[in-house]
Amino acid sequence: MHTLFISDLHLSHQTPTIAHNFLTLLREQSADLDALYILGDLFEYWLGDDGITPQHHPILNEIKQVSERGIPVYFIRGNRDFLISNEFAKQTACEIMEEPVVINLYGNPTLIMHGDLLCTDDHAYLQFREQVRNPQWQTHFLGLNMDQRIEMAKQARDVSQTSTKEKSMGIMDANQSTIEQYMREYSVNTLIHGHTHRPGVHQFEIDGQKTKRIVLGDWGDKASYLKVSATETTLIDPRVNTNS
Ligand code: LP5
Ligand code: MN
Repeated sequence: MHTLFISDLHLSHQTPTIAHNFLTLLREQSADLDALYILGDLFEYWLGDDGITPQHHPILNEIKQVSERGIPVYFIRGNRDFLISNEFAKQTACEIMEEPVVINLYGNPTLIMHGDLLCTDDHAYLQFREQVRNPQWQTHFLGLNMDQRIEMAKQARDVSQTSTKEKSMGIMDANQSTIEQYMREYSVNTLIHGHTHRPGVHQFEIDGQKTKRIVLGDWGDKASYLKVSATETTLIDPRVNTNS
């Protein structure tokens, strides 16, 4: 039995292969699954739960089938799908968790989050995040019609694309002292997150204790996921393959 962690699939109508690989993964893995954690950016963008279309149904239904097999499915919002809400939770039978959250992973308290909150050198992004996570801003945005929301999302993507080209890779990575601050605050020796699209396992010490940060990968042609059992942790990604 094991627990599966995924993030950053960035599903859209332009990514049929990723959707196919996702559905295949769920079908293959759910036979001996204890839980499924989706740590954000499942979708390339999410303009509100009222934007759910029949194109979303195969994805939502497959997640629901996992839940209906008695396997809990948990979801943490990412910076692309931060507007996912109750209707999505209902249609997938998943539980939306507010990050950061500590889970009991086979007896090991583990902190999970999308990962954008760790990028504290990226001041422009954090300012943007604060704005779009504000409930009043969200109420206003969700009150616009879908064409207006699509237009704003396009503009935000344009600004973001220009801005990420100008930022250094260092600025857009997780900040080590922020990582340590979170791990100390939540008293964990393991942190799992996505967002940076830099899959890997980072081992380091905090106050003399061995600690580990596992970064999930984004999905390209192949699935990328973390499998944790009571005895083994395996990050499966075409770029890395780590047992720890
Ligand atoms: O997404 P990614 O990985 O390319 O870059 C992220 C950060 N960018 C974002 C912005 C999203 O890509 C925008 C799309 C979200 C669609 C969702 C719903 C609709 C919301 C509508 C909002 C108006 O998250 C990027 C980080 C990078 O990760 C690495 O961590 O650096 O951050 C930015 O680029 C932010 C910019 O630096 C600054 C702010 C951009 C402000 C845009 C406002 C334009 C609004 C126009 C509306 C009229
Ligand atoms: Mn992200």
